[in-house]
Amino acid sequence: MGQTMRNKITLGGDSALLVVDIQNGFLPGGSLAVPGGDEIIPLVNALARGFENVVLTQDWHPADHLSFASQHPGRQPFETVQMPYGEQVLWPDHCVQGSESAALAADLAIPQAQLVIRKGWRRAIDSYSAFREADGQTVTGLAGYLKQRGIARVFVVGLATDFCVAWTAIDARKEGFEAYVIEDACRGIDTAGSLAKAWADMEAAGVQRIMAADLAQA
Ligand code: VGL
Ligand code: ZN
Repeated sequence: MGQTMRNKITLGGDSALLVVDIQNGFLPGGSLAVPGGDEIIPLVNALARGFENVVLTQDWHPADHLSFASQHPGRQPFETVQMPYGEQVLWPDHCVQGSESAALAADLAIPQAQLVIRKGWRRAIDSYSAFREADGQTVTGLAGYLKQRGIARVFVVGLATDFCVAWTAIDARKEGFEAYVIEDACRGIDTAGSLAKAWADMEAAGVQRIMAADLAQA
């Protein structure tokens, strides 16, 4: 065998797949390209076929969003600034509402997805998490939606591991869901040590780090 045997995870009707920000802006050639971001798409499509409940998220910023370095004279992308809610990384302009950058990846084939959560649409608040904006207060409504649908376990895939995937998984725990991140169905940005920090924060929050092969159906 040469491999550690691990019990497979069986999915039920109480499981939902959250597909985070698989949008052109985060793919190679996009303005905030995540290295290898395109490589996960076939696996994400295959995983989604095993879930009854699938939610997609879309980063969806106004053109003058305050997470954009272009809105802060003299600042460059990947620098940080203080916002009223805390430290904010400044990004290249990306995923502007209605733009090609904001469109879901053309190769993403999940027609059965039931909900698309658009986030980051308030100019002054970023929103990495699909549950709660960066001020830690403003909710998107996703927790209520999932609870009303009887969901108890969420599986998170997509882009980027160290920002929107991690914040979504950690907030899922705060909302009382079991949370799993499927590592090989994610890719990270990794700026200033963000990827290692994200995994440490996820572990501390009780997020389970798994691979697609750990699912019984994969
Ligand atoms: C994301 C940075 C800025 C993400 C979104 O999807 O991880 N990262 N906006
Ligand atoms: Zn963004």
